Amino acid sequence: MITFITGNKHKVIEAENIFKDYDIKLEHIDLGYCEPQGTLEEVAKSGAKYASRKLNRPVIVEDAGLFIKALKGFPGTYSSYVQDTLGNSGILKLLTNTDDRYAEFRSVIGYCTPNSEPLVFLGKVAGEIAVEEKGDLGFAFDPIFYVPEEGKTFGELTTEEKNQFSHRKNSLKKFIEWYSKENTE
Ligand code: ITT
Ligand code: NA
Repeated sequence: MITFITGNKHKVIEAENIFKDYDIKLEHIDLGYCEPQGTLEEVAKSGAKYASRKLNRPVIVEDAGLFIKALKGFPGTYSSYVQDTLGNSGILKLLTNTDDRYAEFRSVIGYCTPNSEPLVFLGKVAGEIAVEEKGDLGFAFDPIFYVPEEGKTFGELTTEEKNQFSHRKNSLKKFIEWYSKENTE
């Protein structure tokens, strides 16, 4: 059993959908932990360490962000704050006259047990910032994250479709593969 610590219910739905293909039980707790300003890796490590000790069980936490090339990686580790303040329309405005719309989502999973030090697993997905918001199937930045190969934004993809190749799928898959190996040897 692994406990996913998050306050974001969309993350829980996506993670449950990814874990169901594996023989690992997932539970969810919204513990709330303080996020120091730092890299995704630092935030994931400190959150996982804190929660594993606090709950006395193995946990995963996730720190994610949207990194826009033309903005030198902004909002990156400030993604939560920027989503709540500028929002998607604010990001679109920042890119009004920009041709280079490359962006990537990154997800870092932090895993920790009560008696160990945290480990991290990074997943990414490449895309572009759309010229307008599209789709209402996702959350947060999903309507402005366009995936050229699909001809759609994340907001136009179902959970199952997004889960085929998202940053979260890629980080969780790395974690699950490591964990499965670790627990069969
Ligand atoms: P936690 O409780 O797990 O920390 P959170 O929503 O604060 O949930 P993050 O700090 O990891 O999550 O995410 C930073 C911001 O990026 C936040 O506004 C998220 O909603 C957004 N975000 C993360 N993953 C996303 C995804 O798959 N699609 C769209 N937006 C995403
Ligand atoms: Na967060």
